[in-house]
Amino acid sequence: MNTQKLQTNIAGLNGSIDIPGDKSISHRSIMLGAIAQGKTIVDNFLLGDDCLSTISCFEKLGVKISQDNNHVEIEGVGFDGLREPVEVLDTGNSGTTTRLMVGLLSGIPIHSCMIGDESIAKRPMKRVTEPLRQMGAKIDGREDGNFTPLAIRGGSLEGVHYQSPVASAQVKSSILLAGLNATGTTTVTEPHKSRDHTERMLRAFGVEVEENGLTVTIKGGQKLTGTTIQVPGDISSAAFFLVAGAIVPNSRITLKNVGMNPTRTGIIDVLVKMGARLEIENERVENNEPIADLTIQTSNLKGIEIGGDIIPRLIDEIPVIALLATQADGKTIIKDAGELKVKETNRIDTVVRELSELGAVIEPTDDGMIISGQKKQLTGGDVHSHGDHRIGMMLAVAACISNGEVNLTDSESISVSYPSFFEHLNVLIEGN
Ligand code: SPQ
Repeated sequence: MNTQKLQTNIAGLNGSIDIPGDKSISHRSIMLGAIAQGKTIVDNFLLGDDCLSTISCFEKLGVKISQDNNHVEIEGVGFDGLREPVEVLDTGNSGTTTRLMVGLLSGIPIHSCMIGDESIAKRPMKRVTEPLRQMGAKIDGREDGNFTPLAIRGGSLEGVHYQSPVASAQVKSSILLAGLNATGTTTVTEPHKSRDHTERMLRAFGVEVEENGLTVTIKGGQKLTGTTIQVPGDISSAAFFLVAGAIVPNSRITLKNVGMNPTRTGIIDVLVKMGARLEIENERVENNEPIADLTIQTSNLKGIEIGGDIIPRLIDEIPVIALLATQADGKTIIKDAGELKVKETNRIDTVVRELSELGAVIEPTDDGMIISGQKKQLTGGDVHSHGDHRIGMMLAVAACISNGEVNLTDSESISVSYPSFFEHLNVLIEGN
């Protein structure tokens, strides 16, 4: 675990960067490509550690995947062609790989074991293993299937109508992927709409998916046909530079090819509501996913309240929104975000602890946090990512507005979703 001295007291961030591929979409391109018939070609695939874990799991299932930088080709084998793995499937730090693959493997007549890292071992799996068991899945794991390692003995499944207690794309997607191999229809209803990349991509692979408000239905037995996918830039990665551009003085940043799927754009709504100077240009649609170029400039911000339906649309951006709020006029209240407790870290605790170390005025609540905007530079301090990529990147942006030395322990975790993060930050610092 390295400790890295971060760049502080930045005079301005200027220039333009291409945001790397979306993590959620990259995972799904491998999974659906593997179970499709024929070849799938993916461009702008995210070379983050999480997505590489997904590739390695499918290789262990006998799928041929070739990779040339961010161009990936998958020789789809169909559901029937997946091979019983000799080795344990290691999902690394990735909740998406773990939860979606449990669903996908539940309906295939092979045995598999799944394990991840220390953080994955603490993340709840009952949210998927319980509905999958209702479909007939045979899954075992620590604490009655709530924690990894998991063992899956795939077999026949029956469609269900599952009323999910949480708005979670991982729960919804896991059940839908199992539903592809189940008899009858499988339906998932959520309390609020979560990201819909699985539904959009299934359609691109020729599968019929019905959506009615918060309910999604899929018929079992449908076949997927290989396709070509251009992965848009990840708005969750763009969020770090959107916030940096808004809070670092004398800044103007353009972020190109950012995915603008409405189930992910809560950060845009928050920036606009807080008064950020943001322009959205060159809007277009590729592979059923909307994309745009975004330009942000240093802004005068005001505190707001964030809660309800918007939370699943910005859940991964809350760490960096908390930082944004430290530079606003007035209080920002983030509520209805209890899901933060079951991410790579308990992100209520880690955000509050680490931003407090840099002098921010922030307090935890049971389902979020309250930030008192001070509109002044943060201080120096020794901070820690706790192995959580989004905490690491938020702290690197925080350092840009710190007036003392900031040392970040475990910055390596950033490679989970944005391996070129520091390179991009340097381009913008040098562009000043
Ligand atoms: O994959 P993982 O580890 O769960 O990653 C995170 C992240 O911050 O990158 C969450 F910690 O993103 C999830 C996201 O929070 C990715 C995801 C998806 O691709 O379906 C959905 C969200 O999780 P959930 O539990 O709300 O479905």
